[in-house]
Amino acid sequence: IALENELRRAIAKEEFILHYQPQIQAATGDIIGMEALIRWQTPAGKTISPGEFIPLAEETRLILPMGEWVLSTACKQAKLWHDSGYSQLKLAVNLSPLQFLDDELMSMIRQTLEKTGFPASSLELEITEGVAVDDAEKAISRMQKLRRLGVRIAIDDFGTGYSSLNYLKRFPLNHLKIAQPFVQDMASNPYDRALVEAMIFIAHSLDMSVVAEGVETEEQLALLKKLGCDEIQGYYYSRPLTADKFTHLLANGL
Ligand code: G
Ligand code: G
Ligand code: MN
Ligand code: NA
Repeated sequence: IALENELRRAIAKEEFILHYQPQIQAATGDIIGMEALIRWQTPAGKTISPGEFIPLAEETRLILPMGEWVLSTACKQAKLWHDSGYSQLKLAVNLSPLQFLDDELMSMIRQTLEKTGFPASSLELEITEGVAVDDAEKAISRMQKLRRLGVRIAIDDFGTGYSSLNYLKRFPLNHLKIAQPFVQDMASNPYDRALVEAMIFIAHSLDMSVVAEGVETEEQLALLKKLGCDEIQGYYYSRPLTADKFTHLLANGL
């Protein structure tokens, strides 16, 4: 309860900020987009990572107002980047299962896009396989509605959850994000490497493009390029950055 009250207070006091991590086209090294990642900055100057408060935010449904704030803040910021000459950038935003299945999701997204002027076609929503646990049909119909709105859908942390090939076939997905553990071990473990290769092959066979997450070394990058991975995200290029630092990065390059 103490932490829940802290979380309510933090929402009211606007203690959350977004960081942005660049996504890089593997073939060219260009920045083609960014993933918005929330952080909690306490008045005491501590930064708390979402791993520590998102589960509680879900449990208490505070994730709904928080998620609305995330989408609106990220779209406003990305619109500024579009208007300052980087109109090709796409913005990726995480949706928790509760947000994804919420009845107000469609109207919330439509209103946020309208209010911020950010184009639906530049927005990508990251969901996890968990969205289909209770009701796969509802999840699929929700994804179809989102696609009709013009936004893109990525499956996040692929390979770690209830990864079902049946879902991959039935979900209208644009993008598959290979989860960090596979990427981090692929240079040292031939099994992980084989799985990454298989995931890329499956994604491409289903007309999805692939992002590798958690890329930290030159060796991982070289392997991923060789295997035909489309996009790269990870500390090798950049950690998640404040909006100001991301602006600086756009102007000065990686
Ligand atoms: O940024 P970091 O690695 O600490 O993120 C940890 C987890 O929190 C990741 O699984 C990420 O998807 C999730 N996360 C980060 N930002 C958001 C957000 O704005 N909304 C939701 N639902 N999850 C987020
Ligand atoms: O689950 P999701 O993909 O949304 O979360 C991404 C998380 O991974 C972010 O919290 C981000 O801080 C973290 N992250 C991004 N790049 C790297 C990396 O290269 N190494 C590690 N260890 N974590 C990373
Ligand atoms: Mn993500
Ligand atoms: Na992920």
